[in-house]
Amino acid sequence: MFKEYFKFYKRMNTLDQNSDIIDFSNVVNTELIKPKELKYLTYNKEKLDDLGLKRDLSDWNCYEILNIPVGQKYWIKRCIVDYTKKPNRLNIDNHHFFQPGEDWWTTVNKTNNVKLRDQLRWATLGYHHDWDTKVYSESAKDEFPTDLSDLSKFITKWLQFPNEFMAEAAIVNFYHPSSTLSGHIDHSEYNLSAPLLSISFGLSAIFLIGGHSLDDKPTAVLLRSGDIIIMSKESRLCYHGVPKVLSPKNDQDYNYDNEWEESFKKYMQVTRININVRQVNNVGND
Ligand SMILES: O=C(O)CCC(=O)C(=O)O
Repeated sequence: MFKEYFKFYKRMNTLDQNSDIIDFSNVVNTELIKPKELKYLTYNKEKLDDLGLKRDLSDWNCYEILNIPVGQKYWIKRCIVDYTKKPNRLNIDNHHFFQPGEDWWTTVNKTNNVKLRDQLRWATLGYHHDWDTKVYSESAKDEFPTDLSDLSKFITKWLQFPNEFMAEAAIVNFYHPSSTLSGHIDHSEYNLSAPLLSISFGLSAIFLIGGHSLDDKPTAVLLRSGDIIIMSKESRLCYHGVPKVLSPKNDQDYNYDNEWEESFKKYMQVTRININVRQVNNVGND
């Protein structure tokens, strides 16, 4: 059933009001999400600025799936400019397009190479995801960015997960309007009880989350820039995927201010970025 729904949403070119998509900016259409009351915790306000978060946290909305406005330009730039640099690994590492000593974004901008720009599909940080074996290895591991670790710790603490979250691996996914991510489960981590954070920027997308079997009917959720999905316990082992990235003409909310560098605006007009942060080991957990 997952695959049928995947195909259905993949074919969708405009947002259809009757298509059973949960839209967090318009929470009227479903009983599938539960609002959750958050206890206020004291937190250093300057730290919030550093993390690109609003100082007033009282307007965070928490549902079983969560929507949080974040300082998006900061994180988008980090993904594009910094997380694509060495020692992080990219799907295009073996393509030999780069000038010696240059990184992907510098080369793209110097050469105006749109093909190279659009060939970037993922970057891995910390423990590098092995796409073939799906096994993390101590020999394929680099330092995890402190800011992304701090953001992940903050979000999981705010959501009252009992154990301190250790961000150890991340996949930064880069999507274009024709990209999809087929249904899969995330079971490579040794610690499956720690939450997995999935943070989206740029173009909106339809996210499908189903059950433990591909035969279960999935639920479709509209993910906009700034939305965060937290998958914990059971839900990590539920099939999920992205059948559709919505092109800008469908995406009324998509609007970056004029002060942002033209190169980022241009790239983000055709791109969705998803940062998927995982704790790999059991350290600090029951
Ligand atoms: O792009 C997304 O929203 C989901 C990404 C994902 O499921 C993954 O990287 O495992």
